[in-house]
Amino acid sequence: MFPNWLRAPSGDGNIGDDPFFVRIPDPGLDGVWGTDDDDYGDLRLTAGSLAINAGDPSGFLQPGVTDLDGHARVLCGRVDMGAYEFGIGSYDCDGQLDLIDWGYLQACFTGTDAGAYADGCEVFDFEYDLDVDLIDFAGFQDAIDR
Ligand SMILES: [Ca+2]
Ligand SMILES: [Ca+2]
Ligand SMILES: [Ca+2]
Ligand SMILES: [Ca+2]
Repeated sequence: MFPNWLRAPSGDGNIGDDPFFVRIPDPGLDGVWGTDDDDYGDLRLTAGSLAINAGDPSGFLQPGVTDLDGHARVLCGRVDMGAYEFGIGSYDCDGQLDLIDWGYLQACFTGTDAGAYADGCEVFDFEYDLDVDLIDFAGFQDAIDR
């Protein structure tokens, strides 16, 4: 259940709807932040979140900027709201990792030190070092297993 204390943000650029976080932060049974039972949640987005591709594109045009997971800050065409970019590993940006994405991953493979990859292949650059190599294959495998 999306808590009311998250529903009424003020200021430009904020939204009051459920952002579909993986896990909503919770102050615990005591209802007080800053105590031992706090759960800071998991602020990564899930499929269907209206925060996906809803960020302000003007702030993230510099190359090399990442989200908190170290993935490219812009995936699937536009930056997301929040600290984590949604869609790593999913070339078709549907939030699912499957055989379709696997096919694109192989097409995007550049190998280490090969330089830039084609547009769209940044979804496979799990540690954002501007190549798609065996490390990224491992990242894709880990993401499928999650
Ligand atoms: Ca608490
Ligand atoms: Ca995005
Ligand atoms: Ca997909
Ligand atoms: Ca990489």
